[in-house]
Amino acid sequence: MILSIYYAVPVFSQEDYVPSASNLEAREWFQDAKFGLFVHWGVYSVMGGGGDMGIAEWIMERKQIPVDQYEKLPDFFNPVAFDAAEWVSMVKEAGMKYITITSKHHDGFAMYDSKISDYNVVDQARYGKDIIGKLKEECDKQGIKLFFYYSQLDWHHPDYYPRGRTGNFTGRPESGDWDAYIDYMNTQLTELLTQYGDVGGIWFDGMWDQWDAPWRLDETYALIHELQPQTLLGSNHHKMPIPGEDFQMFEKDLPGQNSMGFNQTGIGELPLETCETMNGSWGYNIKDTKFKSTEDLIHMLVRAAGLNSNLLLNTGPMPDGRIQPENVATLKEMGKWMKQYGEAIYGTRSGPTGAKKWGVSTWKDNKIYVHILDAEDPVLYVPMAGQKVAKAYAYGSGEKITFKKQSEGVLLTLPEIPENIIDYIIVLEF
Ligand code: H79
Repeated sequence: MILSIYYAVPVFSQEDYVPSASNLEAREWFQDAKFGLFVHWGVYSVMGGGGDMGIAEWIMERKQIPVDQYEKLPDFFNPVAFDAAEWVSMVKEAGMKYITITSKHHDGFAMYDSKISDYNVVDQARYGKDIIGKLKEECDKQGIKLFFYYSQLDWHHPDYYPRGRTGNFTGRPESGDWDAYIDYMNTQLTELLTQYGDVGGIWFDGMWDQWDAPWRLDETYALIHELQPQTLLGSNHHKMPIPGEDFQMFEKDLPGQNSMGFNQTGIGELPLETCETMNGSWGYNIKDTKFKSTEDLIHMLVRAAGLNSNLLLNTGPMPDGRIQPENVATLKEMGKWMKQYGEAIYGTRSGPTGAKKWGVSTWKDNKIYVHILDAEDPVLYVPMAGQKVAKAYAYGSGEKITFKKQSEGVLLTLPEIPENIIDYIIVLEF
């Protein structure tokens, strides 16, 4: 049975969107938090990429699996080892402050207790329990915010028609009622924003499937702001933020970079977030053992912070519900580092140096943290915009750093930096 709990809210053009006080507060919180866990988990995890690198949550599309065959997967999905408490404890220990989880990916399968469609984990998966509900409960207990990834693109729903650049091998009829699909999506969003208490944010993806389709964004965005004014709305459409959005995101690139070829390089006024995988896959891929090193990932986090951006670091849980052990180990190491050096990351904003080959700087209160990731020259210039440096010392050891005043800043004389240091931090107090 199809229940419609979606009813239209008055639509204001999002050009006139004024974020609530609670939303502005949440943006500050978000920028202070710096580090989150991205989770790509769905019935596709059972396939483990099907033996191909580069395929995981995209297997339905890439292997051209028709809807009626893909619909067998939920019955194989039985993550008996899923332990929400364990996940959230791991996240806390890693020094992460929030989790963003796939509530529905492009395959259209809802990982929560959806009422409008039984194509969801409670009704159709062998597991039969509300993954998102369990995770939210545990997040609330442990003080971690939960964001919902939601795919606007849908390879399963027949009314996602006309289709865009993907989802054309699923055996769906060459007809459908687009507006009915948007209503369906708005109903699912209503469910997500009414069934689970306070939601950290909605993380949209898939609009790039057809940028110019009549998405009725004004309506969807107004609905979200109406239901939960504090929730942070962002969309991975690879364009500059659209009115109504609360943060800007970058996929597998730091803000301003476009190594992927699909990221816009413009940086707007909103809080920023970069997302990246721990190996090369979002969802679980059994062959992908190309795990990035702890050092590389810490460098990414530091460089993101230096660019005023969060890092949303991804893991693809295994079909039994456990986090890949390699990821668990790396996250533990990152957490150890954050315990010691988090002061120079959490609550900071980008410092005065900009992003350089040697590293970046962050800033908080009367301190500038100069993060030297790849030392180059024995001296390093930091522009100070009129602020006078009172003290310069190495973070941790407190060892004095020699500096010389210049007209607009200071010139630091760097000590010998040991090889094995991940991030040599110099603190400038002004
Ligand atoms: O959920 C993860 C991926 O499954 C999803 N986003 C992350 C967070 C993702 N979908 N696609 N991609 C990532 C990259 C592919 C982009 C492309 Fe395109 C889609 C290349 C061609 C079609 C967008 C549209 C960029 C160029 C045209």
